[in-house]
Amino acid sequence: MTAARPSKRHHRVIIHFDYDCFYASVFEAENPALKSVPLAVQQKQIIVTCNYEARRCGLRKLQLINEARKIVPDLVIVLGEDLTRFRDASKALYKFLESFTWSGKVERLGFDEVFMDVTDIIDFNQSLLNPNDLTNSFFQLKKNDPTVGFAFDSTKIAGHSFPNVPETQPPILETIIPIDDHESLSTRLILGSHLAQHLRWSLEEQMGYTSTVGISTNKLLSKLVGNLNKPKGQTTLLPPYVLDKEDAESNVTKFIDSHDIGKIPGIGFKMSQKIRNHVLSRPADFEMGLIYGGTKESVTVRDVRLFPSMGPELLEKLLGGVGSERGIGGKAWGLINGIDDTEVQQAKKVPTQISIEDSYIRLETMPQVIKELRILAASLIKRMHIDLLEDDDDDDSPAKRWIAHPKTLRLSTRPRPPLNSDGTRTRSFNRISRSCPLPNFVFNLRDGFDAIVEKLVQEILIPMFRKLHPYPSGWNLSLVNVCVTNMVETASEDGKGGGRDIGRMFKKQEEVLKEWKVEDRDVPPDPILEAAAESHDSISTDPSAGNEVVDSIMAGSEEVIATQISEEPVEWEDDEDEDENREMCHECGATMPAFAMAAHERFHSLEA
Ligand code: DGT
Ligand code: MG
Repeated sequence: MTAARPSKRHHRVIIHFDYDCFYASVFEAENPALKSVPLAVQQKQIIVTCNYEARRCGLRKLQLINEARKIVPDLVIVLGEDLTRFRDASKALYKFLESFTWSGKVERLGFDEVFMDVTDIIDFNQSLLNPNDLTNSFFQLKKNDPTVGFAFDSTKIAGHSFPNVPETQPPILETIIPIDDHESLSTRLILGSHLAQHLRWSLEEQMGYTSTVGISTNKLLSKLVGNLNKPKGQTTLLPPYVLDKEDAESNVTKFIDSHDIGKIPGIGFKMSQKIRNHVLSRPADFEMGLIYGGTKESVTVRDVRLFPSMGPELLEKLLGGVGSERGIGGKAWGLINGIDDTEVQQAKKVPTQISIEDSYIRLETMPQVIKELRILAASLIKRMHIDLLEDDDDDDSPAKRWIAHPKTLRLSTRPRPPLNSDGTRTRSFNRISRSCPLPNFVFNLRDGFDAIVEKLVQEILIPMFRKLHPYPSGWNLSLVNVCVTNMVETASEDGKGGGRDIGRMFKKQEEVLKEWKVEDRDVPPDPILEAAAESHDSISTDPSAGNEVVDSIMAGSEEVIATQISEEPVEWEDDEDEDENREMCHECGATMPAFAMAAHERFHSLEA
């Protein structure tokens, strides 16, 4: 079978940013003296990242602290377990990039990656080009102000490209033979490369952060192509993207084919293992590596793409089944062919959820659990205050208002399975969870913070925990997570944020409240929500609906089975809650993705 032909798929221009050694850069921005020394950021017993000075000395990300100290004795190590500074820096950089967009399509992935859909800016600037004087072009950053922007040469790409275009070659527009709409596509990508360069330089000059950037026509390709020139670089994937002849290789195929199948975003660890097993006709071996526990086997995208009978149907057979995303075979086949139609999401003022968790070597007594629930609840409420409160502009007083009310509270745990008869333990990534309506006293800003935390722990979280784990002991938990979700945005005076859009609010109310009616009213109810509730009869008031349900069992990072709360499909997971699926090693305290633990434990057994 030949590759799917991605015609008409390349009308967008997407720029992907990945900040260089992000956590280390945040410390460097606070204290510029750190820029010139090898610097590492520590979490638990691991270096989560290090600056490029340290990388030049031979360090890499996710190394054990002891090992790193041996390699670089004068290494400066800073503690990075409190994520607040990274979160704040990430938001500031994101806001900065957002200010350049016209469509607002800017999406954060984790703390240190951002996608921007700049199609509209490129369309506009393409229409401004003067074909008779392309070398003296001007890029307009504001539609209505022809003076804001920068001069550039629209016959040349800015930064690097794939395939590489040597400096000595004639300007790029002359080297590309139009087959489909390539002339136009190459112009658009050239424009994209100059805009990307401008943004990258602005980010460095005005915010003090360097980044690595990729430019292409979808999220997948722009993210992958950026990796070619790290750090402080940018790479544009050049046309042709589509070819007339089926057997010929487009640059998309040429580029993506060499990647290991596990390196394709959207094809997670589990999926890539299943694909590898099929292509190799045997179980693919694990890497013995300390941290990542990746695969030992190199199975490239090309191996998969050209494998007999490979295509969406076979992939559906391999990857489909209970808990998998609908149409996963077609989606995976698209990704293997460089096709990714997912949109860059518009900037959201309100997060979809706020989730706090920690992992434990062993958590198995009620006093320990209560202590941890208190810590998690305090962090949760603190984060709700940061993310969901804003200054109330109507008032001269320093009053704050909630911009959104999460309606659901979820408590999840991950118990370790009991030992097998041979003394081994089956590895489990499964979480169990319970949800209930978030009580309104949490939004009370008059009562003291500590009192609210304590009330939440005693009245809600402990009873939920007991229902989740009815036996008094013996659960051996490796993780506890508390999360608020089902955000309902509150009315805002400027009419933005959907607050004045009563129709939308009804719809959202309906979605959110159909399972429960919230009875608890410790703070004055929001008048608009009240009005909506009173005048809309589809909101459930059925007492039999029950106030609390076991809602989900989450298996691994790729599958979410929800019976009551439907999770949005996570294609490009926002890993703000970045400890998800991480485990801590009993021997050395290192944390790592749960899938890596088996390989990591083997590492210790070899040491012994
Ligand atoms: P880069 O992009 O290679 O220049 O380096 P970084 O440090 O920006 O690395 P990246 O982009 O993979 O991750 C962004 C930040 O996220 C990084 O500064 C530290 C943190 N991070 C990365 N991987 C892990 C991990 O496995 N565990 C934890 N806890 N944090 C991680
Ligand atoms: Mg980075």
